[in-house]
Amino acid sequence: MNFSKKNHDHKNKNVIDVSKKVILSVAVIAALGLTSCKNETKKETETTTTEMSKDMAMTDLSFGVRGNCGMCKNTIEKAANGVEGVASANWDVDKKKIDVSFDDTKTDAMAIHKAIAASGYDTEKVAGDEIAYKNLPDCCQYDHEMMMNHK
Ligand SMILES: [Cu+2]
Repeated sequence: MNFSKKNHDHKNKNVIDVSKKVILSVAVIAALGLTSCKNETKKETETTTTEMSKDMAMTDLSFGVRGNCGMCKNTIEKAANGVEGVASANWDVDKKKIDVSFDDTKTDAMAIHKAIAASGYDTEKVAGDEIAYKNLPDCCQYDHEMMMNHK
């Protein structure tokens, strides 16, 4: 009786071991499959990203913008960055000049000039909005005759 029960248990244990092994193998195969699949997907994504960034022609542009100080810099750059398609904007307080990088399928140079002018600042092509200019802090009310776009 005792022997028989033990034998029975042993048999059960073997069955469990086998199923464990099967489950483990399936899990390993599945994991391998998932891993290789993941790698492939990742590769594809990377390739797509590279191709996309090649297609996205970024245009770099520099033009003169009048302004006085660091607060002007914030306002000017915020205005430029607010234009959809602008990737970066950096205004130089000494040169009175902005460097912008933008996606020319989404915007163009004139839209950026206009956005900066709307914030109160003169650019080479568009005069700053007068009301916005008057609302600038006193220290930012730059001289409209100021030279810009210094080399
Ligand atoms: Cu200022």
